[in-house]
Amino acid sequence: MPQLTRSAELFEKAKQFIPGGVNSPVRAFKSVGGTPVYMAQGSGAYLTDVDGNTYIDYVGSWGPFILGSMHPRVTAALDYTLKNIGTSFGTPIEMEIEIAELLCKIVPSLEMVRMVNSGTEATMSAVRLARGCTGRDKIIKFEGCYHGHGDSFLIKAGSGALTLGAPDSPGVTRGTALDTLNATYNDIESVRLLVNENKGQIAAIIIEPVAGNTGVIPAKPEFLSALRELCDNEDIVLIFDEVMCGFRVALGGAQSLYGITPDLTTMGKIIGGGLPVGAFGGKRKLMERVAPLGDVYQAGTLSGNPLALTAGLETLKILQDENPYPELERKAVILEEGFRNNMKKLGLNYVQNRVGSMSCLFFTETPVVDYTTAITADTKKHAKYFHSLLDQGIYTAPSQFEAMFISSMHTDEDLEKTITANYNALVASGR
Ligand code: KE4
Repeated sequence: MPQLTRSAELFEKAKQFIPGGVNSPVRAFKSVGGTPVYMAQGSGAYLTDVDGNTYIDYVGSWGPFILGSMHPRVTAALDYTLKNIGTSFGTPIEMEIEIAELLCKIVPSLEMVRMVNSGTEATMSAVRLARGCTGRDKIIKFEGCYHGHGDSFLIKAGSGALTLGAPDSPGVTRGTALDTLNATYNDIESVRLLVNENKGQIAAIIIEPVAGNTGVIPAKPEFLSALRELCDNEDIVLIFDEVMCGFRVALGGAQSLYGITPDLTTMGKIIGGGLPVGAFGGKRKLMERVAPLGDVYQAGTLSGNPLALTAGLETLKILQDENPYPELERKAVILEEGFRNNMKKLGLNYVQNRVGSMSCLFFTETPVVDYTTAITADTKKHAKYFHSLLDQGIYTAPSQFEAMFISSMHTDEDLEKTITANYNALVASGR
C-alpha cells in the first residue's frame, strides 16, 4: 500500500485555492474515491509521486504519450528551442508550415489545417466553421462522446462529465442545448431520425470514430460508412474528432483504419507531444472560410508557438521514422490476453474493448457498443479494482469511462507485472 501522506497534504491545501483541488475534474478521484496522487516526476512509461512511490503509467497524460514521456529526441529538441529560438513570438514562424505540411501528408482528410492550443479549441472551431459554411445551427453528437468542454458539447457528454454524473452542465444556455442533438453511437437509424426531424437544419455531425470517453467503443465500419453517405446526401459536414484516437490507433488515425474520409478532423494530445497543442483541418473549400482568408473567425495568442510545436513535430517525426504501431499492437494483445486468462481463472467474463493501444476493461458482461451499454458497468467494482492496481504500483484512469493507453516505452516485464496486478485487482474488486 503506497504511503500517500504528501499527496493528502497537498490535496487539502489545493482545495483552498483550486475548485475541487484540481485543474481538470476527472483527476479528482471522485468516482473512485480516495486521494488524488500528486505526481512529482515522469519518464517513459513510469511516474513517481510526491511520496516517492513509483507506478507503471497507463494514462500517459490522457493520451499524448504514445512514445512515453520525456522521449530523448523530444527533450533534446525542446532543449534546442529553449536555448536557440524562444517560446513564443506571436508572429508566423517556419515551424508552423512544417507541422501543417506534415499533418496534411499524414492525415488523409487534411488539405489545410489550423493550429490551436487544445482539443476543445479544435472542436469548438470546427463546429463554428461547419455552421458558418452551411448557414445551419444544429449539430448532432453521440451520447457519451466527449469533445471537450465547449458549451455545444456538454449535453450528454462523456469523460469527466459522465464520470461525475453531470453529462449536462449548468451554465449551458437553453438555446445552445436546443441546437445540440444526441444520437446513439453505432445506431444509424437514430441519426436518420434526427436528420429527418430537423431537415436542412443540421450543420454538422461530430463523432469520435473510436470513442475513448465512454471507455473505449469502436465504431462499427458499416455505421461510419452509413454516416458518411448520410452526410453526403444531406450536405452535412462530417467531423471526426480524433483528438484521442488520432495518431494513436494508426499514424493516419481512425480515418485511415476505416478508410472513411471526414470533411473536417479535430486533433490534439499526441500532436503536442505533451505540450498544449490542438488542430482542426480538412477540405480546402471549408478551411478557406477560416479568418483571415475567410469570414469564420478563430484565433489564439499562443497558437503555433515554437515550444509546443517543437514537441509535437518531433513526436510526429518519431512516429513516422520508427512506426511503433506493430509493436504497440503486440504489447496490447499480450495485455488483453493476460487479462482474459485471469478472468477465465476467476470465472469472470467482463468486456474488454480495444483498438490498437487504447483499451478499456468494463465491469459488465454486456457487450459495450454505446452509452447505454457502457453504463451497465459496475463503477463500484471498478473503484475497488482501480485502488488495488494503484496499491500494486499500476496507474490507470480514475474512472470506468476512460481509456487505458500503452506506450512504446512499456516493456514486456511491465506488461507481466500488470497482468499479475490485474489478477489481484479482479479478486479485490469482488467476484
Ligand atoms: P482538451 O481540451 O482536454 O485538450 O481536449 C478535449 C477533447 C476533445 N475530444 C476528445 C475525443 C477528447 O478525448 C478530449 C479530451 N479527453 C479527456 C480524456 N478523456 C481529457 C482529460 C481531461 O478532461 O482532463
